[in-house]
Amino acid sequence: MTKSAFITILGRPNAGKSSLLNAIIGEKIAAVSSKPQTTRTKITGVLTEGETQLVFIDTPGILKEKDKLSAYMIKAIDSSVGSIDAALLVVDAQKKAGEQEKQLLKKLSPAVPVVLVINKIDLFENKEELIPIIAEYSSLYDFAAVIPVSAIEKDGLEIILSQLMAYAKDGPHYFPDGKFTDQPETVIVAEMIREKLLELLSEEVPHGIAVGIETMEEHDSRAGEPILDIAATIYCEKESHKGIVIGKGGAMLKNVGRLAREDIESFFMIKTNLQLWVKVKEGWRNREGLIKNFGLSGD
Ligand SMILES: Nc1nc2c(ncn2[C@@H]2O[C@H](COP(=O)(O)OP(=O)(O)OP(=O)(O)O)[C@@H](O)[C@H]2O)c(=O)[nH]1
Ligand SMILES: [Mg+2]
Repeated sequence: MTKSAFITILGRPNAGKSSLLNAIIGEKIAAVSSKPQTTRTKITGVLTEGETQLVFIDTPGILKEKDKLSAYMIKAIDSSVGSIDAALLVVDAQKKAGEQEKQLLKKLSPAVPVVLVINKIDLFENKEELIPIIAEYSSLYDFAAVIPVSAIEKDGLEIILSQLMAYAKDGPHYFPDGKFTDQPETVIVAEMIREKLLELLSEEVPHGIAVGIETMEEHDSRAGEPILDIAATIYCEKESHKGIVIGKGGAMLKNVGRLAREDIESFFMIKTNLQLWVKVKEGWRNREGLIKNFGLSGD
């Protein structure tokens, strides 16, 4: 008898939700960066082990609405908590429990089991430091389990999985067994490019960036070797940002292109030719039509 469970991954910005998803799935399907608000929409990751299929929904870490994009991001969180079998609340072990966790917990039906995942434990030399943290969180909510992990070191993931397996219910698998995400390949590529921009550019610039894939085609080189040709456009909000994205003599763009290409090549296992363009779309984060165009409205 096949079984499945839907599990949402919630937590404040930067807690490591997407890192955890990638670590669990064993593939880099979600962008990760040291900047908050890296994830902008729901990302589904699928893990099928024998009879059981776990379907994870990674969500954006955001609570305050400040423009149309952030409103859509909050909508993505709200729409991830309906008809789920369990929730993972991911917290950064080095941050105090706060209002943000309380607000997220309020979104959940009391019937949904919530597993608290205390992430980044690799940053502690002495694991005993975890004891008061676990106690503090436990007083906040009646968690079904509290599991300290390190997404980066893939430590504690088996414990999460065995806990979640128990929530799987008899029923069909919703995804083919070999499939590990619902994201189209073009979105995965766009996110790999955006991830590099988030990591390489400073504060304000990368948050106003969207990436669109113009073409993505495989062809054979003259030598008969398969090559993936990709042309992508980086949209930024201001003319001055465009200059920063391109960099001195095109150095920044070149760097972004090289790092993204390396990721794309190792993900799709094919030699890749990546061309990047930069355009300005003023105020796109407040323009419904553009947000939809960039696939960020959750439709
Ligand atoms: N030391 C350490 N760092 C981690 C771990 N997990 C994630 N990080 C880092 O934390 C930062 C944020 O990780 P993300 O996975 O993007 O966090 P997120 O919760 O998805 O963030 P948003 O999408 O912005 O809400 C990145 O710099 C990660 O490398 C961990 O287990 N240990
Ligand atoms: Mg994320």
